[in-house]
Amino acid sequence: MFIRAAMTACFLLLSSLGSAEEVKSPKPIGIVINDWSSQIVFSHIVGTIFQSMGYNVVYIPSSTHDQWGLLRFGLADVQLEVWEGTMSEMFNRFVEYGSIIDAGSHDAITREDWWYPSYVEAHCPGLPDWKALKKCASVFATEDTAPKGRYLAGPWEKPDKARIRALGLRFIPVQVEKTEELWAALHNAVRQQRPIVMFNWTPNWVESRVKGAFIEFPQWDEKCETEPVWGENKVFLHDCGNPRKGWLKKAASVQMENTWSCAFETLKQISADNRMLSQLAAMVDVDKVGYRAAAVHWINKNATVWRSWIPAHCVR
Ligand code: TMO
Repeated sequence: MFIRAAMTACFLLLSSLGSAEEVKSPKPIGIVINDWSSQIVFSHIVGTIFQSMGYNVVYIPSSTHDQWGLLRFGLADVQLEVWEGTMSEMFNRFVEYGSIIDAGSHDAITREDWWYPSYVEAHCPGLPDWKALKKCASVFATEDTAPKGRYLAGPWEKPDKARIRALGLRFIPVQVEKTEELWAALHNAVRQQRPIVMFNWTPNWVESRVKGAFIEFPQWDEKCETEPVWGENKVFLHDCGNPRKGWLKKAASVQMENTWSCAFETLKQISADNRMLSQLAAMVDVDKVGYRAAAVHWINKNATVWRSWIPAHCVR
């Protein structure tokens, strides 16, 4: 009883000392680190902002697959780049269950899909229409896939096999283990002007360096993933592309709002646009700046931007 009263008194004292500011939990905020450059740099930017507000931060490397469990069980608290094209299904499901929090959308408009450098159009007339791939799959063949074409997939689980089957494409998806392998393959192909079709996304560094285009698959529709009779193929799902104008969201753990309220309010305000994200990616993948150094560089150059994300009553 005495202890509880003493704790209450102490809490009141602390809250009055901190004026409008919250009493900060010393528990670190867990920020999920995925495996593509803009997300990693962005995570360090936001970690630095939280630290400037007096919070402790810990970075938690995780695959996009495992991050949902971490967020649901409060083993991680923030994921800054939830991409509609590849993560909406899990994200929407757990938000609906109430086991993670939708902390809002960025301004950025996103797309992730099969992509090729522009010179490939000479080797496969009719691109970017996906039907062109039906006629020239062998142009993309490699030793491992001949006579079928190779589709170079990123290190993320995607329903590429299902799409290839549903659309009757003579392609074999070959998945890289690390994102850097995608860029190495792209550089090699460009140097030799060899046909390549690979996973890519926007915003990314690529759009500022290599002219190219996404394959225009049949337009995405929710029913494409749930109703076999929808679309080109009446028997199989996934006979469509990813959304062409996808959202980009922030995810938070359920404990975040009550445990670190000012960090949570800041997270809701944080918004990246396409330009910011492609710049973050280019710093690492083109200019070869380290992730942390790129974050520090951005923080130093954009003080007015990130300070505007912190609500007035949270400023120390
Ligand atoms: C989620 N990603 C940007 C790698 O496509």
